[in-house]
Amino acid sequence: MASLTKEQLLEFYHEMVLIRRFEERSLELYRQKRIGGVYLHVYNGQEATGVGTVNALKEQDHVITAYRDHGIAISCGVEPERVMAEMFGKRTGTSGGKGGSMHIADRTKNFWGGYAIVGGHLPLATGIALKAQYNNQDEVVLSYIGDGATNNGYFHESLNLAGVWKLPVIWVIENNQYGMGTAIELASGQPELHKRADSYGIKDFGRVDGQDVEAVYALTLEAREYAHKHGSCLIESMTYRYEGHGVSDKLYATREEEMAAWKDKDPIEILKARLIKKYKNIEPTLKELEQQAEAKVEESVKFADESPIPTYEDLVSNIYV
Ligand SMILES: Cc1ncc(C[n+]2csc(CCOP(=O)(O)OP(=O)(O)O)c2C)c(N)n1
Ligand SMILES: [Mg+2]
Repeated sequence: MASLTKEQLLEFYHEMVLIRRFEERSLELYRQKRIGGVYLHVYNGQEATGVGTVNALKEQDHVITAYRDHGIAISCGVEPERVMAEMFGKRTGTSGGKGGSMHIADRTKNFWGGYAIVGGHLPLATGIALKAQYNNQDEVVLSYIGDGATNNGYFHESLNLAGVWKLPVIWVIENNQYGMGTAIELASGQPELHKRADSYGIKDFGRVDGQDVEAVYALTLEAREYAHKHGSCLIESMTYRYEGHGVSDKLYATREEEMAAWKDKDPIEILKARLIKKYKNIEPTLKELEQQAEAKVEESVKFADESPIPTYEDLVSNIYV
């Protein structure tokens, strides 16, 4: 496994805690009706997948995902202030307040969004990779895919074309075991989703423990190298979401035991325990990072709160090009 420095591990810890706090606060703010919109999908439980994959990329690489996008945006370096402002519908938000929770995007960070249509971003990932290949650029695209999204047409079309043209995409299936509420084995004839890579002539990197940020990082490093040299590859990250599908969805009572088992594999706690075991007297540093994360989240709420609302001109700008 790639050996990470103490600084890198602490940075991963900080990012994961920041995402968790940001999401916890977002849920609260949504329930207080300070965040609007019909939906909000949080990343709690899946932080190691986002942080481990994004950090294995190079500066020039691209990232695209579905609607569960806040954490990945933050991992890509999008300022939490601008993510929060977007959810508040403010003009300082990443999409000028016009997109909301499901449409966080920032071109300056090569973070292309944030898409609400299940699987709708997969052809875009293929397209971004085609541009890189066509221009002979050392750029790779990291595209996340929900387990539920693997059964719609976009998945087939996008991965097939990426396979045929050997496009530089790392496809990461975030297998959190459910679509909105349907368990994977009730929706997929082949529930070992990574095996689908074979159908498209794409390299299958298999399953990774999505609660282990170091394992995710190490495998993505290999995948990055492969995608650049040979074309598309697929990773299936095994993970779990600690909240309902969206803010309006309840958790199912029948999942209590399952949830408890996955909470024992909380990616933040796993990394924390490892750091404590590996480095003497690291606890105060961890505490400090946790406090920094909390302060950052509060700053982002303040920034969003105090930002101006869009004007009529903003409403009609950037509509037509
Ligand atoms: C084309 C399309 N069909 C249905 C929906 C409604 N829908 C939103 S999320 C979702 C489930 C997706 O599950 P998955 O891909 O596993 O992502 P997760 O929410 O678990 O991260 C569905 C069916 C949609 N947004 N778009
Ligand atoms: Mg899912």
